[in-house]
Amino acid sequence: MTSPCRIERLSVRVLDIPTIRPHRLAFGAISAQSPVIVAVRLAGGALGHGEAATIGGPSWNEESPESIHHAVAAHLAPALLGEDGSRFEAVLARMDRACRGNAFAKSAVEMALVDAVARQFGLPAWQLLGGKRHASLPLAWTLASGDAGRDRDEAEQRLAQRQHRLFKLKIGAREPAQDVAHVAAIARGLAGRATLTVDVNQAWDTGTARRHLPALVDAGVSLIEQPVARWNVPGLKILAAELGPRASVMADETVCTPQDALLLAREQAAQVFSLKVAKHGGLLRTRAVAAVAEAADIGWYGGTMLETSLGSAASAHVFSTLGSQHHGCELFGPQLLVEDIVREPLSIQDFALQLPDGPGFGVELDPARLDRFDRARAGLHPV
Ligand code: MUC
Ligand code: MG
Repeated sequence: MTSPCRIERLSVRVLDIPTIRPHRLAFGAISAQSPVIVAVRLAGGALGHGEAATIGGPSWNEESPESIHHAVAAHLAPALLGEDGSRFEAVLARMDRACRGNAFAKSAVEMALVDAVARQFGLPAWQLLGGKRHASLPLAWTLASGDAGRDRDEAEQRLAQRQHRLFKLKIGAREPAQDVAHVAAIARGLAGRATLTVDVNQAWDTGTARRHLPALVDAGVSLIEQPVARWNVPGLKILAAELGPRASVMADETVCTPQDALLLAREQAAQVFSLKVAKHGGLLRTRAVAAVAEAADIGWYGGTMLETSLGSAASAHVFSTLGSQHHGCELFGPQLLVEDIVREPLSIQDFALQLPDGPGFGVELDPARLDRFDRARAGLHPV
């Protein structure tokens, strides 16, 4: 008998959605996001969707919207058609045989399958991922306009709206002393009212980080994300020890696989991991990295690659199943986009993202908006 979860169709498209303002990171500024959307149809009739977004083309890591699209269309879809989409681990193994690496591409496919299978059985996705432990998570906003006045206004507005009191500042593009002055000015204005994180996105060497991070901690920053290069575990270790109890070092680009997580745990080179479904290669593999963190007394943070509400909801489902040693999440991607692709946005109340319930990831896509932002339909960059 044919399984209702047999994969009948799998398609992929790239969208281009402008951001509400330029978003500046150490490696450049973006003014649009290009999420890659996967759709899966199962034999039983259910339709599921997955997303992989990255930031600045191939600037954040090796994958780009175009490479993700190609890996799915040319390699992953042909390997999976006709397979039982509910055998998630077998599907992941099959994708690994068809294609090395390409974690973002695999995550979009696995996400679509989890959504489809959950819908096939009328369940919220979190029930397939271990069960929900959190109903909401504190939600961060990133201040990255590049303009101190605008950053301050954004922070005040979001505090007043009771949306965010956790702010992340993107630094590393300017001279370190300028960055320190910028963060200190914002921190002074928010003292006692907000929690502050900085993300250096690998821009500093160990010496620069040792010289400048203490001033940021003095200014009130309590979480320091990826201050040095992805490979620089010795540098992270030095910083984690030196900043010690006053602030935590959070690994982002350095922690993708469970093996990365083990290395960081063994070296005591980070107190927190930023978890991201895309870089871990899917929802189940996010749980595998989180399991290493929990076993090593390392906290977690629900990271984003600035996904739409689809990828953000999927991330929220897996984060809802994780342990209590967390620092909130930053699933604010939809708010940075001029328009979303779902009918109902995710709900934010009292500074926290309310984790969506099912079926699937609990969000309904709007086909008209998908078509409007579709890169191939726009005819600009056929993929
Ligand atoms: C990153 O490296 O964390 C997440 C939020 C944001 O503003 O940029 C990203 C990427
Ligand atoms: Mg980061």
